This record gives sequence, structure tokens and C-alpha cells, in this order.
Amino acid sequence: MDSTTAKSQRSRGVIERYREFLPVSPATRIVSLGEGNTPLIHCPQLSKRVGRGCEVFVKNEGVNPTGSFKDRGMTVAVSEALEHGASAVICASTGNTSASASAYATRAGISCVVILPAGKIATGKLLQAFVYGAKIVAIDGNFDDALRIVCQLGETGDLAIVNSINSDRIAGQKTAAFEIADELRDAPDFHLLPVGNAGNITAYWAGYREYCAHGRSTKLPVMIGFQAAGAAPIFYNRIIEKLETVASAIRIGNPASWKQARAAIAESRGAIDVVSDEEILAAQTWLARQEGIFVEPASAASIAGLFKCCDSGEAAYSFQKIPEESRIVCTVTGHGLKDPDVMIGRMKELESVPATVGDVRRAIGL
Ligand code: AN7
Repeated sequence: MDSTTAKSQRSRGVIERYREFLPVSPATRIVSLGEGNTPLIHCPQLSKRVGRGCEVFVKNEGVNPTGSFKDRGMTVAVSEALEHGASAVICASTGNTSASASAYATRAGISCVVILPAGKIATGKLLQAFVYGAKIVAIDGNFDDALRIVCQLGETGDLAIVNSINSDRIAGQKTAAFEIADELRDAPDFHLLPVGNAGNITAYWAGYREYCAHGRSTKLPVMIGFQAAGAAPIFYNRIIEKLETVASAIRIGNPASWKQARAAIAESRGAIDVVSDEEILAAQTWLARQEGIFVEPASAASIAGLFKCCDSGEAAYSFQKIPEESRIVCTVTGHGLKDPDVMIGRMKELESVPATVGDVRRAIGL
């Protein structure tokens, strides 16, 4: 590789792009897979659905190196872990954190341990941890049990926790807010996103505030978070032990960043709301078929949430009187191919036809 190629590779990734806002020093060896700089997609069909001249954009985090937003925080967390002498990282996960941690640990040349709720990890995500070579431990419990165990194991000299209780993770994830404000030349008016452990809503709000404080944007968005109805501790204001949702990524009953999420919602005059599994799956299909964006079920919670704000008198935040020409950003957090089982179940068995132009014409209906 010549030095120009090496340099252009190093210049990709969120740390290179937003170094001044991140907790890294000139001496930090950056562990990156070229995360961030994800598309902010203008969505005409979603905009029409909101009406009143509003514009809706989807921030497609599914195109990050391991297929989810977690990579933004992981580049910072693993780079810092390495700098502090860690020889391994550990995390609890509903799937995406473990996929990301496994990849970045490998990239750093250190090992990775992931603690997962048995039977509750989407196929593609479990496969990622396996292929990247993590040590995988499945427990008879949910994500909250896994995180409790990780916290009890604790940090030792050479084992670093890379869940979002690690502030480096939140710091890295703030860069999504920076990218949005840079691209729109200001913060949006509304920001909608799914909420599980509540690290991401915390990170976005911190990012928007920091950018505004530095004069890089002039306003702050209203933050609206969506939980799955069967896993909605923040909405119901109590720890949920019996969790039930098709959106396995956000199957979390006792979020680590609960207080910070509440603060983000209160300070931005936003809201937390719930969407049903049925609404989530309908939104997932709608987004794929109307806008060409295939996201995992948990990610479709932000789109289901947008529909609820538009249509339902029972929404925690109504768009019925939304100011005209508002700009709305929905984050979709993970790629659809990670968690395909429900949609595979809905796909009809394909029947083949003879390999002739005539038969194919008939099959198409020409
Ligand atoms: C696709 O991977 O918690 O509210 O362990 O994978 O910041 O937790 C994943 C969470 C939304 C929720 N969408 O974000 C994990 C994990 C997707 C996710 C969330 C997750 P947070």
C-alpha cells in the first residue's frame, strides 16, 4: 500500500472527522473500520405522510461497518481501552453491541467476551460475533441480567467494559448528531429514534447541545424516543421483568441510561412513547417498499413512531399541529439483514417455472 492510500484509509472514521469533540489524545492509536458518514436520506413518501411542507430524513446507521450505529461508539471505546492497556473487552448485548465489539477488538488485536441472553439474539448478529471470533457466553436470563453480570465482573487492569455505561461509547455516538447538523447546516426541529438501553438518545442529545454551544448549529431538536410496547420501562416508569417484543435489539427492562434519557426528553420538551410489534413490522415493510430502506425491526420503531405522531390521537407527541416546513430526522439504527427471521416467515415459497421466455412472460403477467 503506498502512503497516499494508507493516509486516505486513516482519514476515514468518526475519530478523524470529529477528533476535537472526542476524548482521544494525539498518542491514541485509532482503531477504526471507517464508521460514520452514513447517508441522511430525504424521504418523499414519509414527508408526504407528515404533510404541512415538512421534510423527513432517515439517518441510515445500518450501513456502518458492522451494520449498526454501535460502531461510532466502539471505535472510541476500543481505541481508549487499548491505550489504557486492555488485553480484552467485555460487553452484555442484545446483539449489535456484541457484533461491533467483536469486530473492533479483532481490529485492535485484543480479545472480546460477549454475554448474551440465550435464544434472544437475532441470527445475523450472533453470526457476526462468531465469525469475528469472540468468546460467546449465553445466559439463561435477559439483557438486564447480562449487564448486571458484566458490571459485577467489573473492570480489571486488562479487561475493559464496552457497554454504553462506558462514557467513551456515548462520546463516539454523539458524532451522528454532528453529521446531521453539518449536512442540514443546522440541527433538525425533531429527532425520532428507538430506545433500548437509552445510550443513543443520551448521545444524540449531548451531541446536539455540544454543537450548539460551539456555534456549529443554532437550535436544538425536540427528542422523541420510542420503546417497544412489551419492553417499555421508561414509558411506564418502572422496571419491566417480563419482556415481550419482536424487536429483540430493544428487549431491555432496566435501561442503564434511564435518567439521562428522561433528562433529554424533558430538556428538549420531547416525549417517550410506545409502538406495538404490529406497528413496528408494518413500518419495517412500509419503509422498505416506499423508500427502499431495509432496517431491522428495532430500527423501524422510529418510523412506526413517526406514523403514530401523525395519525394517533393517543400519541405522546402529536404532529397534527406541527409547524409548517419542519425538518424531522428519524434514526434507523441497524440493517435489516441482521434480523430477518420474521420477514423470512412471511415470504411465500417460490415456485419455479420452466426456463423458457414464454413461461417467464406468463409468470410476470405480460
Ligand atoms: C438496532 O446491542 O443494547 O437505546 O446490546 O441494536 O442506545 O440501547 C442494542 C440497542 C436501537 C437501542 N436499535 O439503542 C445491544 C443494544 C438497535 C439496537 C437500540 C439497539 P440504545
